[in-house]
Amino acid sequence: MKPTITLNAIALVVALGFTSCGKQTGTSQAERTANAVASYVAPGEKDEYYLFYSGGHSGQVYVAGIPSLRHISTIPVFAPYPATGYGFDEESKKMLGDFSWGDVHHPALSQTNSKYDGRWLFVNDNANNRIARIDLHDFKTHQILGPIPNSIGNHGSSFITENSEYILCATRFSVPLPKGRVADPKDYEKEFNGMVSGIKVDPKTGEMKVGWQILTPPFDWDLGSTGKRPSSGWAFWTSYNTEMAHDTLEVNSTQKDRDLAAVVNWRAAEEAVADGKAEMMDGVPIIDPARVPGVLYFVPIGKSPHGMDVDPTGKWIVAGGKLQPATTVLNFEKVQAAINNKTFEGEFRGVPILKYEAVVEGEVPVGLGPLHTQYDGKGNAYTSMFIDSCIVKWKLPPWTDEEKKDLTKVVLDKVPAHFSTGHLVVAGSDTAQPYGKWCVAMNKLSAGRHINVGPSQPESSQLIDISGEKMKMIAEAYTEPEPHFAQILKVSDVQPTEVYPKDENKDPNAVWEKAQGGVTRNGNQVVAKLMAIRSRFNPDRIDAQVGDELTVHVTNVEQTRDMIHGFGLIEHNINMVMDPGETKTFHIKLTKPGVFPFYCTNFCSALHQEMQGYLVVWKPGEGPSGASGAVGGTK
Ligand code: K7E
Ligand code: CUA
Repeated sequence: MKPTITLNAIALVVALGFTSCGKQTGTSQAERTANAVASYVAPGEKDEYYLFYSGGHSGQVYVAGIPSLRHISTIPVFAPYPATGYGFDEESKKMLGDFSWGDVHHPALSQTNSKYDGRWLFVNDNANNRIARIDLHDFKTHQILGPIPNSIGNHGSSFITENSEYILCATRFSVPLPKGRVADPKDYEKEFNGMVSGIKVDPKTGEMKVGWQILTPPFDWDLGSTGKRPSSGWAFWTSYNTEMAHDTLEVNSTQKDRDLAAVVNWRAAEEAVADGKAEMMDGVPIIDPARVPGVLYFVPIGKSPHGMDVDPTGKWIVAGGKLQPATTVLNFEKVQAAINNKTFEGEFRGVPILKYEAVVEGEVPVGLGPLHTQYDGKGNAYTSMFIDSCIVKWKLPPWTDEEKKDLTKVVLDKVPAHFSTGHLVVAGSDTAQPYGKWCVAMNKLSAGRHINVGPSQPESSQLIDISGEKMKMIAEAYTEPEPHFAQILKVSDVQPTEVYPKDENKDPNAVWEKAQGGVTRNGNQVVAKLMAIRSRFNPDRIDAQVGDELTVHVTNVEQTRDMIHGFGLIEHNINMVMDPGETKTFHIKLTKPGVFPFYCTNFCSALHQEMQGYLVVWKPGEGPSGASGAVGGTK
């Protein structure tokens, strides 16, 4: 998010080089040494945690190590990535569909019993209304679901339930539904709608499908999270445009002191659909909350709230009000009581609004621009401050009477971050069992804290040790644009595969020995099956002619870790990369005559450079076997 209203404050902060969290102080030699040791991972040693951070509009997910903050690898998700051949072979091209970018915001690790189970990582695409699944057995994208019907601006997502039953999503934008219907934005209130979606996850395979949706007023839903333990079965989202403005949102959507957050009973939604209480729209069962009571409630939250984070006990739900100097703590027990006792302060379009005073535990004066909150599982909350540029540590309820009278007393510590922190992440914060030692602040502006790389500067991430009473800023690194949320996983919680075992390769076009490979023709269909092995392709010649449809299958027959081969085809925009034991396929129509070398793009041996061959595209009727076209030879 980028609230423009704060730009002057940011400019001031940046110009003066300090924040209201306190002037930057120099670090003593002793501290420098201690910090360096704390984040140092010596050559040959390994990090203790994975940091999976969203890559924003780069469309990708980046993997770094903690505590080193070193970037270790990139997982391509919504954009082609030649380094791994993603988006060039038929399978990944099909997943990407018509899109070559996405806007990744919130990664979510799969959970079992509210604990990371190391199976999958789900990420949302705000731009093209999609959700992707990365399998952690190979750190690759295996499914992209979407564009999701009836959903526009899939930002309030991907929030996973305690046992990975659902990925829950809410729309940032509203449009006339179903998609494709046109109405004048001036009729926004009447004609436009938002949506909450339940994406069902297959417990065995992780395969996603759209389960059901809940129709909402055209508020701009923002961040959310799912309940656990006592709040199991529930989910929560803030919104920032309860005004239902359709233009100049900067002004028109910031009129009210409080916006309405959504309190969703997703188990009730699931039951309502099973009971036939939904109506179909664009192939999805849609629940109208005015007709199905108990599925949706609203609760007022001040002011232009952003983050909405459930704590590890499932009792407290914390919302950050971008334009108010406090976080709002909701008490889930009180939410339940208000629902049961009908303690409402009205309704909106048939949906009850819970009485604010009845459900709020307190407003904690954390400072300016609170966005997102994370937890260490020891009763502490950590909130990122966009305007104040810092991380604030504060104490969750239960509070003493004295603290309740003056909630400044529960604010425990502040550490400056540089600058304008968006999300922050604490290891395991969204589970029932946080790991508690590290927090990473993801800052929107790095403002020249690094060597000059021109007008566009990288975002920064800063590693903070939260194991003690006081937080300690340890290290800083720079990231691809642009990280929103991240997840931290213990390295020991996942065992990725080292190769794809030969006997698990089910591709019918895989070839494992020289004799199986070759080039065949059927009409104008030419099929080449190649084997890649250090340091040659077999066959290393493909003959075809202009007008042919060429399909090439390449199998990397290596069974040694990291022994990767590529297949780059000159002047045809093709680069496949095959991991050991993997088969990939591309398909092209040959339109120009010539001799086009292909070569291995991934350095594989001392004779990697020699790993090459030729695609010979003859003019129609020419070639070694005349007009019928030739087939390729092999050595
Ligand atoms: Cu705060 Cu998309 Cu989660 Cu960015 S959002 S910061
Ligand atoms: Cu095979 Cu380089």
